[in-house]
Amino acid sequence: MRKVITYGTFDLLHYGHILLLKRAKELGDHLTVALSTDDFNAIKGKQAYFSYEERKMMLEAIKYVDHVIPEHIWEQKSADIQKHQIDVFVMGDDWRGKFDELSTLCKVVYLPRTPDISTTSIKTNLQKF
Ligand code: C2G
Repeated sequence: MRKVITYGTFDLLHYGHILLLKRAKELGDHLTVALSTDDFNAIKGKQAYFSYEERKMMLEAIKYVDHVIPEHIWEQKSADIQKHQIDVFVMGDDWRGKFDELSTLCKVVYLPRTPDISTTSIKTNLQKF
């Protein structure tokens, strides 16, 4: 079984996230999402609208997602890859190059971001109403 992993906050879930998860799943047979906890979001300088539990529940409802684990710190990725026997690490290409060191452990893939959609743009546009 070819196992894929990706990381993120996935707040205000939108089609850019869904298309990332769809393409990540297409790279294997099993997709794990390491979901940023509320505490880790604070480290990333993000304040998610939905809590970790709410974001986890939504991700688990997506047919491409097989397993959701918490992302507590930046440095857990190599341990996750080894613990979960991951074959492919996937991120959107806004992260291109940032995780190349993981290529000693598994395949590293950066996928093109979906243009013109982001959690930030949703918040900004909603404020105009
Ligand atoms: N994404 C995308 N297209 C968009 C928006 C997001 O492909 N229009 C992708 C991002 O590139 C990322 C994933 O969706 O791979 C989740 O995005 P975020 O929730 O913003 O994740 P981020 O804050 O970048 O967290 O340790 C890694 C971090 O946890 C990544």
